[in-house]
Amino acid sequence: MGAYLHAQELHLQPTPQKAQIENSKIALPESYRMNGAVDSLITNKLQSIIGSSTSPKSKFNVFIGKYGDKAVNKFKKMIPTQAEGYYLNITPKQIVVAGRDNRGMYYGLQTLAQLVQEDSLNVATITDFPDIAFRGVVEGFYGTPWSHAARLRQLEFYGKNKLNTYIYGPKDDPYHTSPNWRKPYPEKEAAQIGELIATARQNEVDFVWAIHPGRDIQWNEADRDALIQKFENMYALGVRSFAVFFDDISGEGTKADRQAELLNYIDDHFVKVKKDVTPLIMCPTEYNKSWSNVKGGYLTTLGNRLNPGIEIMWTGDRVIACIDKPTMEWINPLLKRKAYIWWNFPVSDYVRDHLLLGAVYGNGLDIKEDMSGFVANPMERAEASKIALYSVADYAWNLQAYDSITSWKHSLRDLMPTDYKALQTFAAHNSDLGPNGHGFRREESAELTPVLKQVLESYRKGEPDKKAFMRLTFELSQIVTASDILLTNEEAPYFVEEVTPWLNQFKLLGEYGQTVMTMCYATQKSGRGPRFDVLYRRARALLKQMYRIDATENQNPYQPGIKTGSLILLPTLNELFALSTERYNKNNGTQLDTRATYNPYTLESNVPQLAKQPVQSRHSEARVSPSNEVIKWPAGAYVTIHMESYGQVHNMRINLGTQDVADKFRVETSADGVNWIVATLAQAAGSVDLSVSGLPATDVRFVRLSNITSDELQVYFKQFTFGVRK
Ligand code: BEU
Repeated sequence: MGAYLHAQELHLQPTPQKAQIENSKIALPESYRMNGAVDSLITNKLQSIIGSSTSPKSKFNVFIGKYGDKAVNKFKKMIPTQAEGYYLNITPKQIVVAGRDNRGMYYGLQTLAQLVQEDSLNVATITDFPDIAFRGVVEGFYGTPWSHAARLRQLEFYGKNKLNTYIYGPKDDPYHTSPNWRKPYPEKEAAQIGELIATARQNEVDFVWAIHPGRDIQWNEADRDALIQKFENMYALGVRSFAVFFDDISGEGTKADRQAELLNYIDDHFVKVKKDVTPLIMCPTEYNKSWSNVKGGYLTTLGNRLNPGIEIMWTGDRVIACIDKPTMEWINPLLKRKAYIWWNFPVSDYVRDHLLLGAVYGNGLDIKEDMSGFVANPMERAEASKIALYSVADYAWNLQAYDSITSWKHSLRDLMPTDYKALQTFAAHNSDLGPNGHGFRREESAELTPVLKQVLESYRKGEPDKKAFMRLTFELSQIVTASDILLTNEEAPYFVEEVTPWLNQFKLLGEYGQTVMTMCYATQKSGRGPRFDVLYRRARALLKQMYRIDATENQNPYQPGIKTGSLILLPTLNELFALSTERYNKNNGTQLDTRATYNPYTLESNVPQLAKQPVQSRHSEARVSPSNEVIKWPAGAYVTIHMESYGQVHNMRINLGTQDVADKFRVETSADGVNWIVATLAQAAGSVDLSVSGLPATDVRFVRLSNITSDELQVYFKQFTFGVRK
């Protein structure tokens, strides 16, 4: 990178490769002489930045064009050779925007727009280009797909941030996946897709339409033709980029040779024939290292057989993982090409009660030569996802210059130019995912963590550290203030709408924390200050309100509820609540309940993919968190739920997303973990629900579900819940 002057208010996003920005400024010209014949998209963009008054007599020149155009011929040597690159030069006499290609020109204008401040421009010379060819987003999550309006806003955001790819593949769009992938979209949806394509074009984004046929595809001519026909329908709507996803499937559809044969056919008979269609993208079934059976030959077959131009996606060493040099060195030789990274962040479809608003970190800064694309899978909450996507754009443009915290702060400011500090407080405590089956975690409350530890340790010792207590008290008041500010913020209304339940919860968390701090003070001093018992009542009342929000808002069937500050802030406050109450009980001979929360269930499993699956307690019910992926149950493998106290188990519901498995699994209960009582599992023909009868009318402490066959079973894990009567 060249001299990059980072004036406080002036920030260029994504970070340019080489930028020389002078302190001197020029006023936006009143009129300018236009040199260059460019299309209306570029002309309109230029006019929206510097105005429309062109005059052949003006002394101020604007030179605009792409490599090879006469208008920018004299700057030809300055234009970077990389696709989508541009040269931008601003002097008191001229503005030059010279792109390597059309998109480069467009990106040059985006940078020019960022340089305009109050009708003036910094004198500057910028030579810029992206590190990664395909940068963007794969809308590939489970759950409610983004709304049409949210997608339109996203596409504009991508254009501004120089992201060039949007892959459309929401798992819950019935026309993307089985069995309806064969059918054309109804009129309304088709028209909306047409509008998305037009908007993508205006923002220089490739709209990639993905199909997910593997759950029920038959390897025959009829299905091959149905797929081509669907692509033809999408082509007629304006789609010029296509993808085929084979993720999260089991059975016939997983065969590598068949997949390769089909994809090559599409490549040869559709993509190449059309001439204006970009290279085909595919997502394999073994899309991460932990699931790859190299000896089984799946990846090798794809690597050897797929036409060289076909892009192959890869999520890394695990389903959810950051990408580094060893990741790329492992996969690329197998694929015989550079992997196209599908990064599963900030997707939250397996932790739907959490918001992932933290910094984007963990990906290697030295892997630009190793991947062909980098697209991020976002949250169901489109606006909230922009915090991470902004940094994804920054990272994929210029890896070496990427700084996660700097980028995160810029992204917050981009979303909320005025209230960004309040947003920072909120985002800083809403970034971890909580315990989850994938074991993927993020930093949360990072700056406050040493303070929280110090508060807890010093209070435990009976010598509260005044400074740490004051710092925490201040942060808690910031939390309440930030919540109020954000709840009424009008700069980012769609964001506020998406996260309002979390903001309400966050405010209660701040108030609960303030009350707990006062409880701690009250146990230290005698006589003065509010009475402990009143504070205790208030803290419990606030906990109850938080519980209510958790039990009524965002009630999706997977991870229902609203969690905030869950990694360290809330647990520390709960511990302080317990400690101060214990202390009060001891001094006053009372027996106030010291527990702020507790979970009476724990899970134990030797099914590798389920070993970390959280189990929640809700309304006298145990619920094992469902999973989105195909789960491989080794022969004889089990999941056991341990209950803290005895109870009668009833109303058990199991859904493994698969028909005809009642005789392959067994449900048992036990009071002592040694002697087991077998319940009856049944399944109606054509149904994926398992019914459980014959549960004992006596109290038990263990519930077990096991694979009783001598083979590995591949099934989904959609539901495993049961009620407990005391
Ligand atoms: C993220 O939870 C997530 C993981 C995978 N099961 C799916 N496929 C890929 O990552 C390739 C993805 O659709 C899903 O959102």
